[in-house]
Amino acid sequence: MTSYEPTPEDRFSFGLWTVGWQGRDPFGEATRAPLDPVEAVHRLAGLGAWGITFHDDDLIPHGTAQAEREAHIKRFRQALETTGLVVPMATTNLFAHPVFKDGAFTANDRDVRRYALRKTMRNIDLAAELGARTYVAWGGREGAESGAAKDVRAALDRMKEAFDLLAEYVTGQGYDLRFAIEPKPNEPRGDILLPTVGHALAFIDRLERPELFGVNPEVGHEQMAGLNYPHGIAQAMWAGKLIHLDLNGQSGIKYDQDLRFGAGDLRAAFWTVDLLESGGYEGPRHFDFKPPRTEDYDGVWASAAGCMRNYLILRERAAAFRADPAVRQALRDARLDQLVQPTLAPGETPQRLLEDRSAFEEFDVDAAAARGMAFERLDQLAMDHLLGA
Ligand code: 3MF
Ligand code: MG
Ligand code: MG
Repeated sequence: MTSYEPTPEDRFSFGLWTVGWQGRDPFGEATRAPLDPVEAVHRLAGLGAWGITFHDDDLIPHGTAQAEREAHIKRFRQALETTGLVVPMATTNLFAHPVFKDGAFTANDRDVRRYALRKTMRNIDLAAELGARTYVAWGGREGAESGAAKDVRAALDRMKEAFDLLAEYVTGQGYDLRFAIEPKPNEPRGDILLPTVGHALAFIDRLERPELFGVNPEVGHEQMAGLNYPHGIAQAMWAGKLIHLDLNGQSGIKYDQDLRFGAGDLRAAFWTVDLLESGGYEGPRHFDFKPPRTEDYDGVWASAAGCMRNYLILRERAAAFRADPAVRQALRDARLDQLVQPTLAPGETPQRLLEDRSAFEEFDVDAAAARGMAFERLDQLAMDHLLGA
């Protein structure tokens, strides 16, 4: 019997801003009182989480004086030591303050860009000090609502300039830290730069130190654009760039819902866990969700526990799916074993392929076209496992 009790070995982590979200939305005020970061550490550790992550301003409110800043860090560090919770990742808030209304690294205002870089460098120092190995960069305000307002090619030059500088800084300081760029198509900007995993991967290739960069794909961000999240992270894995991820739930193409993991598109959640567990992903299982504003703090902790429980249930179901002899046969029937075989024989050249009459002149196209792929039976077996039938 599996208990679905999370342990630190499961590497579950939560953003401080997730359980700490007070429920403020564009139409309504906060429904919950502020959460002390120290309490968040204790409660998450009690639920079986392994790590906690933060934006600079989640831990140290914007505008805090230096002495007070040290006190905030000290209390937080003590809570980490008491509970054993780690800080695998940190990030910068470059979206809440009105100064970032037109972006941070790509703001048209040069002064704002320089301020954004300094704010980020300052928090990178803290991230390294607390032992984080990943630094996430989500450019929520890097974008536009109207055409002429943003010269996208110039903005991408500035984005590259920012990341090249940050990579140089991290290297110079000797920090063991890699950056994970988090794509999102829209919200809060009408259109955000680097809107999908694919855009982010292509951008990373243009940087001076691409080896220091990966992506941080979020379930809801891809699904808001109608994209297939497991396919997105599979391509990131294929590129060796899946270093972190944000797990949550989303019901289709609509506003950013940030539901707990497993809510929303349950089938996508199943294939996500299947891929992470069978594909050798070793990074944190990080939850970036918002406990709905209907909830009091009991509901917040129930929601956080639900993220981990759903992951563990799906992990068990995915493992059973992969181990089932009927599934193994169905995978062969669906010819997945052929897909992993190279299309050309070892050493085969274009000329040799042209000479292979069985590949074209003698190939029975109609017979091949008539062959069923047996995908429906395979998918029903997945449904049976997912639903526990
Ligand atoms: C917004 C997000 C962000 C990022 C965070 C960096 C506030 O939709 O997902 O959360 O994840 O800024 O990790
Ligand atoms: Mg998000
Ligand atoms: Mg996120």
